[in-house]
Amino acid sequence: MTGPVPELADRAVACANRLLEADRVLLASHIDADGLTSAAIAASALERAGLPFETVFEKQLDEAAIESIAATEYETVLFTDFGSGQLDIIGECEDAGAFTPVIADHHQPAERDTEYHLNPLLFGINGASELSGAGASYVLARALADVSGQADADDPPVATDGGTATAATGTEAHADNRDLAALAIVGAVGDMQASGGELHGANAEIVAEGVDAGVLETGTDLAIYGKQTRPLPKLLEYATDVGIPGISNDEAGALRFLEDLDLELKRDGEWRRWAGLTNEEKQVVASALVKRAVSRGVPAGKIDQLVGTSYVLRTEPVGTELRDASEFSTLLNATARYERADVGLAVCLGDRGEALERARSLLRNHRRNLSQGIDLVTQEGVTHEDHIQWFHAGDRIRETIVGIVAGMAMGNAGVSRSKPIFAFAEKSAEEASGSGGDAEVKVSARGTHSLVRRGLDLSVVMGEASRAVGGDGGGHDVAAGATVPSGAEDEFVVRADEIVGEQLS
Ligand SMILES: [Mn+2]
Repeated sequence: MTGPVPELADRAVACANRLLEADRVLLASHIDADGLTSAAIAASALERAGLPFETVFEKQLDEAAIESIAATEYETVLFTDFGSGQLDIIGECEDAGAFTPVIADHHQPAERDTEYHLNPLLFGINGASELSGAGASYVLARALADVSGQADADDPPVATDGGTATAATGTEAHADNRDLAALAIVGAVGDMQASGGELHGANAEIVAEGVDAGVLETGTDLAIYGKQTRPLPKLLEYATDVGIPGISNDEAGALRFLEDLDLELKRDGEWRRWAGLTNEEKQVVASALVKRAVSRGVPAGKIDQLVGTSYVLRTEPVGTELRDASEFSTLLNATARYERADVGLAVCLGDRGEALERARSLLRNHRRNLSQGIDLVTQEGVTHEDHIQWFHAGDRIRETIVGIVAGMAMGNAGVSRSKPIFAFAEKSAEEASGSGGDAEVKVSARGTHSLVRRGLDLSVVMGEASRAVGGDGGGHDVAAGATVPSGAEDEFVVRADEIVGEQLS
C-alpha cells in the first residue's frame, strides 16, 4: 500500500515495523487538540495491532520530561506531535541505550536525525499547512494496520448490485484504520492548518480517505464557529472574524437581522442552531448576511471568508460539538489547557458519558475565564511602546490562556490591531518548581495576518528577545510564546519592540 501520503509511505512502514518489534510501547504526546488527537489515533492503532502501551502527556517536551521518559522501563517510545524539535536530547538518550524513539511529528526538526522519524518536513511537505501531528500519526496508523496484517481487505468490497462499492463499510474502515481520519482532521483544524477556508495537500488526501470510509463529510458552508451548538443569534453575534456592522458583537443587532428574515427562529421554545436548518433556510440566512456585508462596505475579500469548507464527523450526533471538526478541537483544547488531557483523550477514544460531560464543563469554565480575562485587559488597558503593546496579568489570568485572551482583546477599546500584543503571566507554582525553582514568567504574543503580510514574524521576535534575557521561545509568525526569568520583563519588552520595529520597517 502507498497510504494517504505516498511521500511518507516507506518511512511510515519502517516506523510501523519497528513498533511491531516492541513488546510494549510508551506513547508520549503533546497536550493540545492536535496532540490529543495524535495520541488517540496512535493509541487506537497500537491497540488494534495488539501492542500493549501506556500513554503520557507533556505540555513541553523539555530535558526533564525526556529524562523522566528515559527513566521508565520502556525500550520503545512513540512520540506524537512533538519529538522532532527535541531530537538533540532524544538522540542522546538513544545513544545511551535508554530507548528507541519512533517519532510522528510535524514541527521543525533539531540538528540531528534518527531512523524512525516520520515528519512531513523531511519529505518536502509543509508541516504548518499540509500535515499536522495527528496527520502524521494517521499516516503511521495506516501503515501499522497494513504491516500488522490487521487489514486483510485488499479485495475491494462488493456492492449489493454486484459493482464495486465506493464507500467502505465500517468494519473495513476500522480494519485499515481509515476510520481514524476523522480525528486526524480534528487535529489539523485544531492546529489552524486550514487556509482560505479549507485544508490542503496531504490533509486533503486524509479528508478524502475519511469521506470514502464514511466518517467524514465535507461541504461548502458558512465559515463561522459554532454551527452545531450555538443558538442562531449567538452564532452571528460572536462571529467576529469577518466583522459585519450591526451584527458582529451586537446582540440586539444580530437578533433584529434574524427577525427580519421571516424564518422559524425557535422550535419548542428553543433557539434553533445552524446545523438544524434546512438547506433553503441556510441559503436565506447566508445570502442576507452577504447582502448586509456588501451594503455596509465590507471588502469583497473579507466577504469571501464568510464561506468555507466544513468538516463534519458523520458518525457523531447532529447538534453536538463532536459533529464539527472545529468545535471538537475547541472542546479538546479546553481539556488540555486545564491539565485534563486524560479527559480529552477519553472523548477522542469514544467515551460519551462521564468524559464528555467533564469536557463540556471544562469548556464552559474556559469560556468564563476568557471573558473575565478580556474584561480585565480592557479595563486595565495595555502599555503602548513604539511598535508593540503589552500587559502583565500576574497571576490573574492563567498562563495557558493569556495568549488567547490577548488575541481576543485586540480591537477592543485602547487595544490596537495595528501592533502585535504581548502578554505576561506568572507560571503556576507547581510548574515553577518543576523547572528548577527559579521564578519564570510566560509571555504570549499575538499578531494579525495583515501585520504578518507586512513582515511580522513573532516566532523570531519571541526566540531572539527571550534568549537575549536568558529565556527561550518560538512558535509561529502570527502567534508565539516564550518563557523568561521573572524580573526580565522590561528588558524583554525593549528587545521585542526593537525587533518588531525592524521587521515592520
Ligand atoms: Mn501539532
